[in-house]
Amino acid sequence: MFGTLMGQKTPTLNDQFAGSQAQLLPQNSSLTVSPQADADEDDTPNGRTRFRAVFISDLHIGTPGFQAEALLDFLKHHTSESLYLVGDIVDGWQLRRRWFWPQSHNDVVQKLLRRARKGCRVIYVPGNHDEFARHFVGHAFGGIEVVHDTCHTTAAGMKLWVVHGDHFDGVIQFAKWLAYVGDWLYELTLKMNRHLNSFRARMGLGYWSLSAYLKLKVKKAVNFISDFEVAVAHEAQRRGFDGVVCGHIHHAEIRQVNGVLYCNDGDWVESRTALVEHMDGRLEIIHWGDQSVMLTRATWPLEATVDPVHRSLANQV
Ligand SMILES: [Mn+2]
Repeated sequence: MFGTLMGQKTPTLNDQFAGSQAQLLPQNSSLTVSPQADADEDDTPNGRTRFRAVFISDLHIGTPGFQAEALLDFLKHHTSESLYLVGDIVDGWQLRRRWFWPQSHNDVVQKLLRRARKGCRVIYVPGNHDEFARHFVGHAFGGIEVVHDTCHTTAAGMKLWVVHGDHFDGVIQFAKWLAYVGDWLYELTLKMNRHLNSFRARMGLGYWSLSAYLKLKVKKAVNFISDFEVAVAHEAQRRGFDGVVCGHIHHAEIRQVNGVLYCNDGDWVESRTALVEHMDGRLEIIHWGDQSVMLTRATWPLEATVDPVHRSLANQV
């Protein structure tokens, strides 16, 4: 989809992407605009929440992990004056290895294009997995503007630097292995721990906790997150912004970091989160659950009633 659009726009695709594009296009031709994508309620905003701005990132369209149905559902329930796509929207890395483009992923792209057609200002800030789009900075396709980074001014007058954030991790492997840290892994390690230690006992060795060892590793991963936050916030401040909106580390957050407002809009692979700005300039993280349920929230300025939920978001890693 993006390949098609970009091919029409500019013939100067970089070599690595151009190679995969040629074989991708014919398979794409069977895809249609499904009723789900087209029967959008953009014209009838009743019963839906309208925001001043919505920020989403790390969709990883083109990978089995992308939760397309959840995002379609989220978009169905929320409209906005501006929609920021904060990087890793299409996963060019994975698509080059293996073509994966189901109808639901196509529906999301159609929905985003439709938003732009219907008067929503859609701004696309490419990330590292869709770095091919960085070649199109300064262009617009289907009404979607491509920029390297940008400034969003809230209704409260805060200047937020909008950037994906990949330039700030020196250790990309760390962010990658973070994605594998989850409950299933924890359960697995507990199981392995039992087997390992019954073996060690038979060998006359003392107890050694694999899960405790891994917990230490996770703690280092959490340190990576805070290092990332500090680095991004510091650069935002150096550039004269009041705050920053980024993605990349798949960890939604709103908090002050050294006097700068750090906002991360999370992802649609694991946590299904979006950052939204209300009409009055309040910022909020929406965590979109099953059956259209808003599970958790964090806001700025902080609201006492939702603060415990904010902590639960922070505890996810
Ligand atoms: Mn990224």
